[in-house]
Amino acid sequence: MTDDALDSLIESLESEAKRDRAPEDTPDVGIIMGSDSDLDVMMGTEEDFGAYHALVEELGFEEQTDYDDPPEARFTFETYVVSAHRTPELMYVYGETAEDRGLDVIIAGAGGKSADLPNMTASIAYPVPVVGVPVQEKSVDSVIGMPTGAPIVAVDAGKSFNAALSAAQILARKHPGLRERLVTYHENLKAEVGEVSRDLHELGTPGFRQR
Ligand code: RP5
Repeated sequence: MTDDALDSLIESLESEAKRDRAPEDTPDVGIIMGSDSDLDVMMGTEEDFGAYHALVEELGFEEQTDYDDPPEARFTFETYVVSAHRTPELMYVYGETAEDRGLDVIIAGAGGKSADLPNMTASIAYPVPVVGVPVQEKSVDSVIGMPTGAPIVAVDAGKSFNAALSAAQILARKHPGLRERLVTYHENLKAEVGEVSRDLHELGTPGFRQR
């Protein structure tokens, strides 16, 4: 990232915080990750679903890429790379402007043994809740190890799909339509287990394996 790009990101966040946009026009969920190398874990892939699949395919969110041209979907998210150690000024401004920019919840993921983006963002953005995603197993302790009085919500290593569901659960407390989508998602999961159980029982083990 060039200084120009960094400065313009910071200016954009600061100027958005001063705007008075309608809640429907601002992202509801902010997703930040320590590096673009975290993208597959944070947003998922075709083979291994992550936050993107949960939000877009399961819950009907759209990704907002232009603050002046919001997507049609009522619920939206934005995505950024924010490095706690390489761009602390961006991390600070991101967390500090989150509430004024209309974010209701942040999903923050980082890898490595010093995965400080989630925990620092949780402190800076407070009281906006932060769902932390340890991108690797070795990142778990640094993501969840917050002192008393400095809360973070966190998922297991790599579970950005669950982080997205947790973020949607927080939003759903004041949005009945989103609550319904979450309930439908869960009902579908239940139905799938029921169908698999029935098929295993009725086909028997060899038949089930061949189906
Ligand atoms: C990568 O560096 C990790 O996945 C982490 O998210 C990223 C950013 O770390 P810092 O730049 O904040 O140290 O190894």
